Amino acid sequence: MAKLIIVSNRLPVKLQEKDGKLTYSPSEGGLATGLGSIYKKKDNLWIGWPGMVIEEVDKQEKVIEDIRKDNMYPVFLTEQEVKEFYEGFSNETLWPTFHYFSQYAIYEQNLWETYVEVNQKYCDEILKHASPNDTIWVHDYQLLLLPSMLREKLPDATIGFFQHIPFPSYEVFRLLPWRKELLEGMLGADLVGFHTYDDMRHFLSSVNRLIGYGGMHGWINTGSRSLLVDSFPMGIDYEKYSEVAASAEVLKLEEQYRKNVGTENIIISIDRLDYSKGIPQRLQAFELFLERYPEFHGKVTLVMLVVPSRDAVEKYKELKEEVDELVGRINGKYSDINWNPIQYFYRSLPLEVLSAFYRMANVALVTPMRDGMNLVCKEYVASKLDQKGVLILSEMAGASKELSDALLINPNDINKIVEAMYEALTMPEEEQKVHMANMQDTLKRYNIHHWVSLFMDRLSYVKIKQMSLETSYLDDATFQEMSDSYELASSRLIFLEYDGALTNYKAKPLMARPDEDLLELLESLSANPKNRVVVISSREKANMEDWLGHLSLDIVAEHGVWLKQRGSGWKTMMSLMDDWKSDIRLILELYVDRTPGSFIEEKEYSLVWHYRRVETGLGELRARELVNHLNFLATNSNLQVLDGQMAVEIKAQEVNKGKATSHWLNMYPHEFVLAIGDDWGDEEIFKAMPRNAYTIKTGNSYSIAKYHLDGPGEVRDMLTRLVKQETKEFPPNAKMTG
Ligand code: GDG
Repeated sequence: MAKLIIVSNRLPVKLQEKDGKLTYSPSEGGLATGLGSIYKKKDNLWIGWPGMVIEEVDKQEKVIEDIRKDNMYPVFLTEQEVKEFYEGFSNETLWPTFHYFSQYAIYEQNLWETYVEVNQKYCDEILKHASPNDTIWVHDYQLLLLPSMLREKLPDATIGFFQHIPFPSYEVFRLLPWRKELLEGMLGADLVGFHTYDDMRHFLSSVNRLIGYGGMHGWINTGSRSLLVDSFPMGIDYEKYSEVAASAEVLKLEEQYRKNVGTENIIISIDRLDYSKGIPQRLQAFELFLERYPEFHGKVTLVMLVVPSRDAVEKYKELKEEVDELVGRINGKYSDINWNPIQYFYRSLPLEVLSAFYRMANVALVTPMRDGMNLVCKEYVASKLDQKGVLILSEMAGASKELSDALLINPNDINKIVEAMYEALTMPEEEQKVHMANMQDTLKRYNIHHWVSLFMDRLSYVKIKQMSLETSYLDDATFQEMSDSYELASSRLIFLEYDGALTNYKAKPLMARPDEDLLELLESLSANPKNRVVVISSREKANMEDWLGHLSLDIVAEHGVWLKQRGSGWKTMMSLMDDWKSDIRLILELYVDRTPGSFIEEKEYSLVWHYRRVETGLGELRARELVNHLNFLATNSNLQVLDGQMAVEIKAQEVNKGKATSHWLNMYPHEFVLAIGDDWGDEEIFKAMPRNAYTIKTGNSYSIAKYHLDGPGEVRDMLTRLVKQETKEFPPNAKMTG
């Protein structure tokens, strides 16, 4: 039975050692709760670091034994690995970059190398437990390389990846020296998930610009696989938070804390110590609020919980000092014998205390500079059983996309934060309740269980969809079958697309001139009197004539405008009018004016607007505009608009490669038919083929072809094998005349 393996940097358990004794306490994180009902089932497993360096083998064995019964398996990290992989590359390179703090990022080769090694360490550990068809769900930025490492060893596994922190815009992501390797690592997954649509959009744009893979509706085609990128906003365990908030213990705590705080208004602020959370900026806003609204002196308290985090990293130590100083300054300036404006706690507190804080606060101030999602604000909403309270939320938190009933602020706009505090503290109760109820409805529905099942369902869907998108590989058995029917047939038609099927694409089209091997192959294939070999191209006829005109081949040029049968001259099938060209050219010229780097190519019966030299992104944008514009004009004409590889082509509708190939199918007997193509235009060829034809596409992307081969090299090998079957009867240099 296939099982599920969850992998994250940390296991959902906290391991500690007291007086030589190991103790384990379950982690209260949202992820652990959400996945708890899954990883504990049957053979499922959670693999990760237990959070403590353990070097002694006997102790390691003890840990393995202790947590095995809870379906967990540890990856042990050395002191140096923790320093370089976790604190170093993960938290000093990736974390600041992904949170738009690239000025804090360090780029050190040795940290990168340890990051690669530790990802490999996780991979090796997983491979000890995984079977070929298992589902593996990898979490977060510490393990970006893992999906591809796993894919290499387990090509059929179902691999999901979820990133809990933001994915930055291409302009920021490109600053990383190892940007391509990181993206390639992630692309090993079948499904890549982010919290928001913006993260997903940024990722797709980086993949497109740095690796060159395009995408449609979130699908990325790598040439050999298709994978999906989608957004899954993570929810909380709503029931758990509302139940804890209703418990007698929490009610008692709330009463006690209210008394201790002493003011009628309480603003809460809860975060891990992190510069992405905007803690100093929040304090400055509170200071300005006190300055601007003296009527609140003695009447409002900011209860601020900062949870220690990453204190071995220099930037976090500096931040701690900054926060301490700010709190000291504000309290020093405003407090009196009865009132301390800020109650500051630098520690971790139990869930019940947190819940009492949530309950007693009229306002939650959640103002991160950048946050993947932010769960604190969701927990606050879930704890507000009487629906009284206001959430002030940063637009830069993923959660702001769902919680539009919060007072949304830009965390850099200190005046707006101050005004939002005033608005929140003076908001009528009825209004508070309306907003809170709306937010609660959203969070109840999109809770953590919903998030897990949505991701898992989507992952299964991707696997099914991949199967339907893929053509089968032309393996040896199919080749034998094809070769037998080739041999038995007394008449054969062989259609071969030139670029992409017989030769690789080159930077410039004229560099794809046929080499000696290809000329020899085409010559021997067409030398057999049973064969008619038709080479098809969208290239100009003069180009095809120059390269292949001397062989006894049939040729289709310019998508089927021009046909040449062996032994005779070029003919056009239709009497085409090209009086449309002058009008369309004027439009294309407008687009050239607006798009530096683009140019127009005029073919005999078509016009092409090329944008491969245009700034990435701008070219695609203008191309979409142009296609819409032309499609509108083409509705009542016989023109066809083709949105191609870095080019938009306009041609007369009656011209296409499918029509051209039908011409041969109608004219010549064909007991055996083979067609090989490589891109969108060649689907027309496949559509025109009889049912018994062998249709092959190069690359394994969506196609109606029956089979695929990996590229022109494999196509040539396959054709060579076919030819060899009959070389005894027909020596390779025997020539046919038309
Ligand atoms: C990352 C992303 C994304 C805090 N103090 C205490 C305590 N907490 C709990 C909160 C909340 C969690 O920690 C913090 O979650 P956040 O989402 O706010 O932030 P990150 O830790 O940075 O998490 C973030 C998240 O991943 C999930 O994808 O939302 O954007 O950065 O649950 O309640 N819990 C207890 N005591 C504390 O003192 N018990």
